[in-house]
Amino acid sequence: MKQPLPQTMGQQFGRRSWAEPWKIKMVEPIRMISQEERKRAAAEAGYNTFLMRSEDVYIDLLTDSGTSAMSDRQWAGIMMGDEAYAGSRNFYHLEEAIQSFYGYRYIVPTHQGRGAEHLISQALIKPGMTIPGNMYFTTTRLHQELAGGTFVDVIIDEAHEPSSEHPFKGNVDLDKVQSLINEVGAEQIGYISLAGTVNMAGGQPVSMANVRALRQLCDAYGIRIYLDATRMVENCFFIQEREPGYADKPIAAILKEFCDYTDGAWMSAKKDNLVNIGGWLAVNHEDVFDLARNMVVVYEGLHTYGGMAGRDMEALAIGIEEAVQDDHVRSRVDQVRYLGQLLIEWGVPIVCPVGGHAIFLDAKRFYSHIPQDRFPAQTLAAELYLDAGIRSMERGIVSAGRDPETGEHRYPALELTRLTIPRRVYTQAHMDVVAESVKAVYDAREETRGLKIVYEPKYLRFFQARFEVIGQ
Ligand code: PM9
Repeated sequence: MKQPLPQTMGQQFGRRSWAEPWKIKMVEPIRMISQEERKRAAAEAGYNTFLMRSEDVYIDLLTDSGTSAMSDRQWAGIMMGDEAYAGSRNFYHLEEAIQSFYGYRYIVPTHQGRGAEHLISQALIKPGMTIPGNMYFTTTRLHQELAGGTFVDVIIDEAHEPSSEHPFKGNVDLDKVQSLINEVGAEQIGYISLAGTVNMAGGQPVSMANVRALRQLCDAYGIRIYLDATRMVENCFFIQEREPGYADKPIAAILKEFCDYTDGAWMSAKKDNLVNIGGWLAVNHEDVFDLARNMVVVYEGLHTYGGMAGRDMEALAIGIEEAVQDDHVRSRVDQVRYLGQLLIEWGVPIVCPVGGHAIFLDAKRFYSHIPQDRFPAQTLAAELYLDAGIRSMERGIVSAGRDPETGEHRYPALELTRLTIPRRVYTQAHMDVVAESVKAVYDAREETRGLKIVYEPKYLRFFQARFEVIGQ
């Protein structure tokens, strides 16, 4: 079905296009290596895009994590680093930025998101506890499991359907939460693990109405809600665009309101916050803060740097402020939608509606002849690289890993290949090249047979597993 163009993309005549609210001051050359070299590089990397050298990649859509272009203000901030071991002035700037834009009371810096996930999981989860959440994320769930918890998915059913057009596919199903409370008891629930623009569902948002209702339910049972704020700014853009009553509210105000319904957040600052490294944990309860602040000195660094240099914290404090500017968020999401729109028009199966940070190719429909245990999404990532040097990421059966009890593959409903768009890095011409390559791979889909796994590590296997082409 042909989708209408997003409003901001305009029509052929009388058109009014959007444009990035920045101009380019410095460039980094990239080049495509030959097809022979790409074949060699893919085989050497065991057909795992995480194991490739970035020099062998032309357009790098592996992730939007730590790949943003920093602004001139952020680079100026880098020069203002106060590298004192304790009490760096950049920490106080960071603390102020988080308090003012996210609204939380206490801040603990960490080296990146998983450092904060580790702290919150160890602080709040006791062995045997259940952690309900709106779809798993790889590192988040692993830290919850390592702390002795069990993650239970309570996202709405539509999130597992790639073609459902629900505007808030990240929403929590409150009936599922209620049933879980009835089943295990409120005291056995560590906390609700709530993510903005749910990554594994395709970057799908949570509505304000949903978090408000979730807060009410949790208040009735004394359950706390912690937010994965990694891409929360993008979530706020969708609230502004889709939820009645928010069209005239700035992103910054929406962010503050959403966070107010939660008890704290962990953050991979490498995404929304526009830095190449960094993270933080922010909480409203002093007891949780005391625990986390004590643990951070064991695992990350002193509580006023948490694994970051002073200059990193300065760039992060400035990035937080830039990230909530309405024109920045709109151009970021619209670039993703530009790519999505081309693919939809050309009949390529993708997750709809298009999310905030990436296009998710629906590998189950793309390669309907390849069974899930031959890794269709991993295969598609390899084929895109072979076709045009484009690097993407598997988000399907490999990412889901094995069940810790049975050792069998987990078979997720979604088998996706993610084309993740770094912030402020690529142009519309790059998006055209990507779309054309996806289409070429789609046209040649019948010739592709899938992969077999030949090595996998114990934890987070998608990072380091190796594959071979079936039939070789
Ligand atoms: N996300 C991504 O590419 C980085 C590599 S894959 C593990 O999507 C969420 C929603 C994330 C996320 C990382 C983390 C962990 C937490 N929550 O990578 O440790 O998308 O900074 O953050 C990646 P760090």
